[in-house]
Amino acid sequence: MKPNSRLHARPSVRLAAVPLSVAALTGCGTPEATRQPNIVIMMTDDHTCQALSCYDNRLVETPNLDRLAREGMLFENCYVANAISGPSRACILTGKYSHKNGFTDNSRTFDGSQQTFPKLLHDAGYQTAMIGKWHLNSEPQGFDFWSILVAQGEYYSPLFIENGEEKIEPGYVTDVITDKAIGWLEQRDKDRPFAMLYYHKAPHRNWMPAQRHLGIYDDKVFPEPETLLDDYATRGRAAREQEMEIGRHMWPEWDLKLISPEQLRSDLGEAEQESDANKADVKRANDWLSSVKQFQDAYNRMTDEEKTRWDAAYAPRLAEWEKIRGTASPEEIVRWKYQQYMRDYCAVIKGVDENVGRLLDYLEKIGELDNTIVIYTSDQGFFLGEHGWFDKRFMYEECQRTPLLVRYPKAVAAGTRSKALAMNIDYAPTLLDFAGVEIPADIQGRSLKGVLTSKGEIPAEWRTGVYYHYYEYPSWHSVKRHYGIRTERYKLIHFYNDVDEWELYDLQEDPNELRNRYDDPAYAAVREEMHARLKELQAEADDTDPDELQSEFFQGVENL
Ligand code: SGN
Ligand code: CA
Repeated sequence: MKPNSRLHARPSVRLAAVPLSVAALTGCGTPEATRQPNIVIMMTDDHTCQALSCYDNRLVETPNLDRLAREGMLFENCYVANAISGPSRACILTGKYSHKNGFTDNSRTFDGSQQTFPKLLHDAGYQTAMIGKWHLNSEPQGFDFWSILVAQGEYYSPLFIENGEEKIEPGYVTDVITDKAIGWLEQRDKDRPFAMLYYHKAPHRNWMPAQRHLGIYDDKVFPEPETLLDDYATRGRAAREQEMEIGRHMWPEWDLKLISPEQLRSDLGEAEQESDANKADVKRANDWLSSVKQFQDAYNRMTDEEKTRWDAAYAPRLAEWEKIRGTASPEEIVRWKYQQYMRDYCAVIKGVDENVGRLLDYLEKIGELDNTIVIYTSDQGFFLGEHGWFDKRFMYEECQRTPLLVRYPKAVAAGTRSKALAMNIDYAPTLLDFAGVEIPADIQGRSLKGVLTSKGEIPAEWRTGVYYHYYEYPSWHSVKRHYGIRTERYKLIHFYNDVDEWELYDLQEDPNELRNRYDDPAYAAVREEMHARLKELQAEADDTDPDELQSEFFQGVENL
């Protein structure tokens, strides 16, 4: 793979703008000790802490990711500002909350002209690359080389746009992204530091494993989460009205691969007719059609040989389904589907783990591993059956929390863990800090350098609460708009827009967030304190309280 040489040219003009202190640290012949660190951010899509064995070893073994934890720092409490792909990516690039960077939900278009950390690093002499899932609906800016998936991207034979040119790459997406990453590193300018965003599609829905991982978990029985059969009785409308239940909302064909090779090869006209016949329940009919269509498209990206292996791998599952579908109880069906979901999700994680290992080995081979800050994270966490759910979006632990591992032996002690409340808006200032680049005053995140170098002690004056705001409603999975605060022990959430519901959780007593204490008199003082702290965080983030917006709006309507 040869990157576009035009965009890859050494930015001599930009180097003139490098601050003196930084310029002195860069360039040919720079002594090893004073050179700026390289940066690799490894990000996956929807990879949750429950599926990294250094966080939780009940589901899947991830030896290469565990290596990062063993040789660096694991953050136990890293939270996203808005648990959804595009918004999270925009928060990471800018170091700012969604309401500041403008990308509040996946339907937005990122204003690429704004300040981002890759641009600042580029201005400071770094060679920069963005490879993999971008999902910001505008072209990447600030990168010498970019090769991005289109929207969500595909697992097999994925389509990329590479420095503006479309190309379909044969193979499996996680392997292809790694090949591209290594290809770019191969031809880099060895005299300058690099910053590479290595962003996977995996393990995003519909969890299609690589050929070599088909069926690898067929004999495993995954432990069920305690809340798999949650009935939401102790919570409000937000939890009850979502559409992300394994039992009711997972699509049999797309998500669970419950479709025969014959059906897959049939023409869509038939499917559409069948869907028309079901129009009594329009939503169900449309879902069914999308499920079949999407899976057909994904399946047809495989070669004939790959399809044959795929069919053989899923045949036993399909046969089992035919046996149980008419007779099993709804609870048994949820439990069965959960097992299939975990088999696919964890097999996709295996592909990620192997490729992370491959990239680490490559960095080691070229002698750059210890000169490189390696970050591993995800755009947010994910539900793996907790509360009976898949997907994310909610300000509940499984998806507000995201994995964060940092390896940089020159500053970060091996095998350390931190309980400090970190956020995805912190990555940008942290990297600028390590690179010796001034952190612009409008960046809202904080540098984690002090945390990383503290061997696990929380530095004085560190934040004691994280702010959250989710906007994408009405949309996929029907998770209502909400915002809130999480502190070390408590969480206060307000669902707004078409509801007005508050939830308060005591995470120490109730880690599964099942007992809403908002109206419990025993928690009256906590509730008051949390409200006050939420107001403070909102002011600090310079976010407008949607309640105020709403009441202003309603006042206006009344005055008409
Ligand atoms: C797709 C998925 C949704 C998912 C969103 C957002 N549907 O629309 O299940 O919530 O992406 O995910 S699918 O039928 O295309 O699989 S995100 O990670 O990109 O925010
Ligand atoms: Ca995601």
